[in-house]
Amino acid sequence: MKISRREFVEMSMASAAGLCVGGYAINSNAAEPQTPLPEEDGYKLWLRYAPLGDAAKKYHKVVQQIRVDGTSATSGIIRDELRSATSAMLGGNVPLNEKVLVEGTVVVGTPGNSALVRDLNWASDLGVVGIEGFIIRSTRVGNKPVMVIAADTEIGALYGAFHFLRLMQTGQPIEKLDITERPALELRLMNHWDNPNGTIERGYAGRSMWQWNDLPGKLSPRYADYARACASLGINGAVINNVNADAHILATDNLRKVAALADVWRPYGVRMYLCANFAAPVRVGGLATADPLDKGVADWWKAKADEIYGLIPDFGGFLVKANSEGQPGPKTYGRTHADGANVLADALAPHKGNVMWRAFVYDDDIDPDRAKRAYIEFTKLDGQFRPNVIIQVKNGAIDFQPREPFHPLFGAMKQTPVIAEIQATQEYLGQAKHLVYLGTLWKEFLDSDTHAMGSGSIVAKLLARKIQPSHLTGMVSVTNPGLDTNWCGHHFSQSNWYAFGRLAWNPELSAEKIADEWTRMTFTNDDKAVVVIRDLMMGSRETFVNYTMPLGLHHLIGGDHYAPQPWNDRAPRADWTATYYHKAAEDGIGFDRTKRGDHAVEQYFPPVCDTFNDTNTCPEKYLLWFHRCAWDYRMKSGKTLWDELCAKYQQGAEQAAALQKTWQSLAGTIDSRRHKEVADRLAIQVADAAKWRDQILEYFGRFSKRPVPQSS
Ligand code: BDP
Repeated sequence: MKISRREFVEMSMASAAGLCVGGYAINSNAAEPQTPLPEEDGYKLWLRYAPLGDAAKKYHKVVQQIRVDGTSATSGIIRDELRSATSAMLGGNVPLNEKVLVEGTVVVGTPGNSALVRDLNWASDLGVVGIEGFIIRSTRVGNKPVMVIAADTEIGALYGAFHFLRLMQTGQPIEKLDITERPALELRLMNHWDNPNGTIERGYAGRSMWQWNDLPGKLSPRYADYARACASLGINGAVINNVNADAHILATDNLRKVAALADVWRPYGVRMYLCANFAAPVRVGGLATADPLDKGVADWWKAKADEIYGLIPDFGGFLVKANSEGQPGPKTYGRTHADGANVLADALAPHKGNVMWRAFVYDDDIDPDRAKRAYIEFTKLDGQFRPNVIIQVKNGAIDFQPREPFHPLFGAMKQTPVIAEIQATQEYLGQAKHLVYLGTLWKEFLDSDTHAMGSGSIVAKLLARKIQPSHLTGMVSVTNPGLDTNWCGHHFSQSNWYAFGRLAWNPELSAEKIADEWTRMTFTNDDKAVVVIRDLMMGSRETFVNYTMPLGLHHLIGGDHYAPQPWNDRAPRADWTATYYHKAAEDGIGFDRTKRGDHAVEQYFPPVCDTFNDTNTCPEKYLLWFHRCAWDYRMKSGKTLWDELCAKYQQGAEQAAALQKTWQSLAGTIDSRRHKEVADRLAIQVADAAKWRDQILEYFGRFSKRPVPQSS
């Protein structure tokens, strides 16, 4: 079968949208023999630097030799990366030469380490890019055309080098460049939920990468590989331990281990952060209390901070989960979250460290609705936090559901910096067994208009202090690499690490562009295949929502957060069940959070609260999040709610099957090992999607008392 490019694109779009279940073959012409691609295991992530073949020709003139000024470890990393990457992509050895400048030299430097960069007199331009940004510019030195990657700092230069390589990896022109980049957000952090015993809370890619028994003496090569991958995206820090923190991470012996890791990461610009257990003064320090207003406690935290900075001079700070899900916190002592955060902030302030205090709290004495609790607690405390306290808020008010409206705390804290916490680990989204690209989920969140300061107050702009002043900005990701060879369990789960990094650098990038880049760097630059893969990624999250929790349904799971369990009505807390959220009964389904219900909509700024409040204006994707509707409620499609629900589940299961077929068609375009490993997981996904559809519809059918329409 031969198909035209146009047909190909149309078919792939239809397939990704779930319209075409048939699938088609890219490499179906048996007459054309194919050389099998070398097998890959995924370890190289998006930094494979695959040979560019004929496409390399356009780069040769610009990349004749590499010159990286500077003698630091970071300069060495830039030099190695540029040389090995360009040599691999272009074929042959691209020489290093720091002495003779020829036409086609790629020069990297800062005004501090390079006379050449100083002489360019770009000081005012470099002033604009800040301490982490960079300029990539085609220019002339003497009369030689050269490419200069310049930054104010060596870390900025490292980011610039990776950006330049990305252009080549993704087939972009590089002859005439004039690029100025600076990250929109300051804190771009990985949040690992790793435990000292090597397990990872909600981790699906093997055990923890941190080898506590071997540290500090023996350093796994993976530590530097990890930091390099982070640096390639501009990720500038990592919290290495679980938010349900073992207090003993702060014991001196462990801090030495942490310091050894921090030393490996430093030249890559990845700063070390730790989760602190609020009861550490008792559990590690042997004090009788951890009351934040106790002088002995404050002194203990100060001494601990001094000790940490003695070992790790650029330590970033603490992340704290307090009074949440059984964790200790200031409320244990009758104090507020502000009291708790401030005692740590005071200890870190002399060293310029920050406290990231999580807003993931849901004490049931605050309000019967879990979705309302964090907003109620934290808005009351606005203005009471020290300047180096940041409130870390999950994208939605419940917990990383396949779809949630944005958390009402975004825009609501006027005097306290708020950073966003998103989750690359697919805890509720198929857990590295299902192919789900989260770029689209995060863009939906980042593009949400909070109306905090009028129309256009989208989350991305709030985070980047484009709308409200804020002295600290950031976005963090509960993240997914473990010890699996391919880092993230599912080859496609790597795209979520990648997408997080790219969005933290620039939340205004499109999910599609990110998917395109990642595909080219990770799999292939074959345009046809790229379109297919990119489109299947773009549709994958909606597909997942359709077969698990469409129309605003949420938390239809049990403790594993994976399989359907809408009947789950027994758990240590009511808000850990499924029935608490869907409330299905004969008269209908959904959680009434309207002004007639529990008033949760009122936590949103007008007109968002009114939009969500009214079934006529509430987006149907959030319908059952905010409304309780009868089974025969009329949807915009004209169908009853029950029929629409059935249609969504059926569509989702079909879309999963289509995804599998589309992937099959890529055999030969992707190396056989990675192709098979993805195919194996897709088989699980397709079976799971059918199970979700069947079990959910059977269960809700008991209440709706209506048949499942045959073809919806
Ligand atoms: C939930 C997880 C739980 C985490 C918690 C958190 O199920 O394991 O400890 O979030 O964010 O998503 O603290």
